[in-house]
Amino acid sequence: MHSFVATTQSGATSLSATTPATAPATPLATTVVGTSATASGAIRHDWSRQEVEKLFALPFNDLLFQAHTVHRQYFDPNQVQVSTLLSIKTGACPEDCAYCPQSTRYDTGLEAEALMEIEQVLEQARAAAASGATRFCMGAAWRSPKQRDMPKVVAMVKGVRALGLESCMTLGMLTREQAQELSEAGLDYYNHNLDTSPEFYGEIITTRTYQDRLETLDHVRDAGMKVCSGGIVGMGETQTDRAGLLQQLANLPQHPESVPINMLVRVQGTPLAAEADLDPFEFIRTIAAARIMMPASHVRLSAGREEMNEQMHALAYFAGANSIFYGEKLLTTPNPQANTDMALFARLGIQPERRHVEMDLEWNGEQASQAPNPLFYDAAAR
Ligand code: SAM
Ligand code: DTB
Ligand code: SF4
Repeated sequence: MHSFVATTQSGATSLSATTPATAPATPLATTVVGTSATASGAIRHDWSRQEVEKLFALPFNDLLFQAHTVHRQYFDPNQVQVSTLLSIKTGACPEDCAYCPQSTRYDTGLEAEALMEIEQVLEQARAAAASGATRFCMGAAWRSPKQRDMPKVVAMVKGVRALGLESCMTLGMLTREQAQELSEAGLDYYNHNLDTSPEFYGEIITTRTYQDRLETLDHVRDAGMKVCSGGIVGMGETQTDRAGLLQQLANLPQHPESVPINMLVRVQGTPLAAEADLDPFEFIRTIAAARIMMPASHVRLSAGREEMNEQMHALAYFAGANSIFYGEKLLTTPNPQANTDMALFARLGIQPERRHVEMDLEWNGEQASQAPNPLFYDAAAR
């Protein structure tokens, strides 16, 4: 377990990482003042809305202090998990999600593409593995997969896993049987977002209910796959709605292993194209509250990074974000260039999480274990 101590150097306060914790030479009152009701880091499923709202209402420094302290109880604060994302079926989606460039109801100028061929997908997966990603996520603009598409999708999962990558898919709603089929194919994660609070949800989507989403999450969990579920902020929701989203996620019977927090990417032609900017600190507060409420989960700094500067990225990592999508495209919108992310990792002394890679490389044999991870940086050597 890592923890941080405050040290005083000529009157200045700085933070330094230590393992294990040691007491500061001169205890500083500033490390505790104002942090009443300090988060314990316990795994809980009984969050009340009021409690979550209180987290959001904390002074910014107190909230970040608590989130970062909890983060160190469960994770190496200098490691970030790296996933890549591929749209395997693009556009022409019948749903009406107000944020989405892929809905057929909005004229966003997006060209629809049919389900990709298996070999094309695996080519992209090989490139992702070569660039150091440990998880390959495949997304389809479907309300739910059709039975006729399942054999192709299953073959993609098997092919991706054979490359030693973790696999993730997001294909819309799943029946119990479809979830079982994907699980048997070896799918590690299924992404299905709750998107927002139950109260605000109807303003954003009318073609499927909140309950539909919860049922898909149940099917995924019952089939034995890991759950990736989060939401979007910046859609005109209130702080109470952001608290409500996190409350729903944290009060699921088991926390999602992965919690993507997306900042709305405003796309011309969608109903939310002219939505006002969300205060960036409010975004960081959402990350911090997610970290406190789901302390053992990976919190993913997801869509919207293209609009965030490096300082914002650094704050998000400090607040507890420890996963990103890597590569210049999300599904249909731009993402920061891979080398921009790598350069920032190096400057911040962050390393890509290697745990899963090492497991998989072992499994892949000696030749693979010799392969350097191109994402790995020795920041100290710079
Ligand atoms: N069609 C499937 C579904 O909706 O479940 C899977 C793909 S869908 C694009 C995956 C997620 O991407 C959505 O649930 C939403 O949270 C996120 N997303 C879509 N468009 C976005 C946007 N413009 N900004 C931020 N996140 C977005
Ligand atoms: C998630 O929560 N965010 C990703 C992933 N799950 C599939 C998708 C973001 C999409 C952003 C808009 C686009 O590129 O089309
Ligand atoms: Fe379709 Fe998914 Fe976009 Fe909604 S978010 S319109 S279901 S692709």
